[in-house]
Amino acid sequence: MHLDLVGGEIQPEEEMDFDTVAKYSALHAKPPGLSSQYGTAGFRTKAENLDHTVFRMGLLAVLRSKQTTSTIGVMVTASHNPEEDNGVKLIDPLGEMLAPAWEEYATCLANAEEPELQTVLSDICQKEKVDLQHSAFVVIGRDTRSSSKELSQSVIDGVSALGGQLQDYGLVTTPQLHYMVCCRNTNGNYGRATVEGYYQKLSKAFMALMKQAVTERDGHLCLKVDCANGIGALKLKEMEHYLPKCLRIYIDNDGSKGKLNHLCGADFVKVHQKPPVDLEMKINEKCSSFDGDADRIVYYYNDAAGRFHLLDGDKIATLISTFLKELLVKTGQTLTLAVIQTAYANGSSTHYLEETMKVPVQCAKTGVKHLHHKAKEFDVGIYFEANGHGTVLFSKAAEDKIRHQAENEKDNRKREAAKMLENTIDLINQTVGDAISDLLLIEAILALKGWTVQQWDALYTDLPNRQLKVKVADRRAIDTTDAERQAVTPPGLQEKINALVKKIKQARAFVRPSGTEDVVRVYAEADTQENADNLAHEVSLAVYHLAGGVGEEPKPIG
Ligand code: 16G
Ligand code: MG
Repeated sequence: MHLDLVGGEIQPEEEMDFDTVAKYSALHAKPPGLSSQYGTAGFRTKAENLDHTVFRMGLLAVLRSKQTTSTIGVMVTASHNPEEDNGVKLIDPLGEMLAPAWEEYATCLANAEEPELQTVLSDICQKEKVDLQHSAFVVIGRDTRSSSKELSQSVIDGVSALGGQLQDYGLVTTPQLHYMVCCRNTNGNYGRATVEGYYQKLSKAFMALMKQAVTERDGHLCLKVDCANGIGALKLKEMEHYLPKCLRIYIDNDGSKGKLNHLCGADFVKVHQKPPVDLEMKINEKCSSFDGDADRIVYYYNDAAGRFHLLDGDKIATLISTFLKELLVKTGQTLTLAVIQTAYANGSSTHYLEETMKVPVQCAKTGVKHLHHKAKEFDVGIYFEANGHGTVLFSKAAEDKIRHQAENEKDNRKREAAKMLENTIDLINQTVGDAISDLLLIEAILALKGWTVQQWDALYTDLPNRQLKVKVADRRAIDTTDAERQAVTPPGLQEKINALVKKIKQARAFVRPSGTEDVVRVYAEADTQENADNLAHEVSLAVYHLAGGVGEEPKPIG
């Protein structure tokens, strides 16, 4: 709490000290006219335009902390964007994404011209009934971008300007900061709020799971990891000291030579459907890629014929849900389990989950917060975006039941299964998708099943697919419904897509405005790569003509 001494008595400060805010703000002045939006994953733009925004997010974090009487996180990162970009996002009390109403305040605050700052801050306090007498605590983290250090300093200025207390965790992965927030707001129940506490919690759970692995065939626990030249490399190296020797990790793209996210990383691999440039891959060697802030992971290998196989978020969700469903059956617990995907999920994965695995599948809008929200409706909610971002959520009731059974169950088989579930709960970062935690869970499952990456891959075969982007004058011309699978506007677009899809076998296509880039995204899948490519192209043309395309007309692929 910020206290003022008045007449010898300590009086809580009831009003905001605008003079101090204005003084600090002058050091982080907003370039007049510049406007930005709190998008799917916070603000993201060229680093040189972000100083006022991050300062103001420091201010906002203090207000949110006072309002929720909880610790709030501020992460400086632009994930898989190029090095010259940067970004910032706020983390809510349980380690989840910022509440939607506050995303709007964030946008208003970032766009307020200097003289309006006071009014905007007061409005937020009034609308949200922020009690300024409460104390505030903010934790801050940053990725390895050259601009991140200075920007996180500006966040600190913002927090200080409103008298908030803070802890700067410095270089951490995005999921590590989410973990810290959750630990702090659960009185350490979730874990210790230190980087070491994170490593200890995960490694302990991993080793406990591995103890139950009956087979440890040679080679299964070797993994090459492309860390996108980002923070993941640093943190994975630190974590290695806590991990058993049977897990041999080879870190590539560790930032010592290459540029962040340049021709490498999970996003590059997923979008281009090819390995990172310069990554040496032996035949059938198990490889994986993190993205720039280590909240996504994808796996891949090259087969003997030189063909590239990608195991994306859908395959990861399938592996994890197979494992969890089998364990739940063994425990005899009747808990609800579902997989949450987005429209980008490969049709084969949805088909396999529903028809072979008999697991209910739900579709949510793109963006972690939407999947996370849906996953909470189940006892065990497994969510993954095809791009490799995902985790598993266990309801409080499910967690209690599992932990109780792991302690008290008389039947050995059931108790062992419950213990495995308990270890899985401790291994997975339930606050958000986490490349390190996901990697360990995947490796543990493969070891427990005695599976190679090829055996995992063989669960189902992806339908060939293609993603494209189209530039339009205003991407808001496209409005969607049904978890982005249907376009409502512009008129005629959905009918056109339907007609195109009808002509091709196993075809599906949709369009949506990007939440992070000024483009419209197009997705198509079909029975052959040629058909998927053609369909994506035809749909791009429809978007271009019906939704106000700018620049050159989209060209055929190839
Ligand atoms: C952000 C989202 C990711 C989503 C992507 C879509 C978070 C933390 N990240 O990176 O989940 O898949 O945006 O980007 O929510 P797009 O809207 O440009 O296609
Ligand atoms: Mg990321």
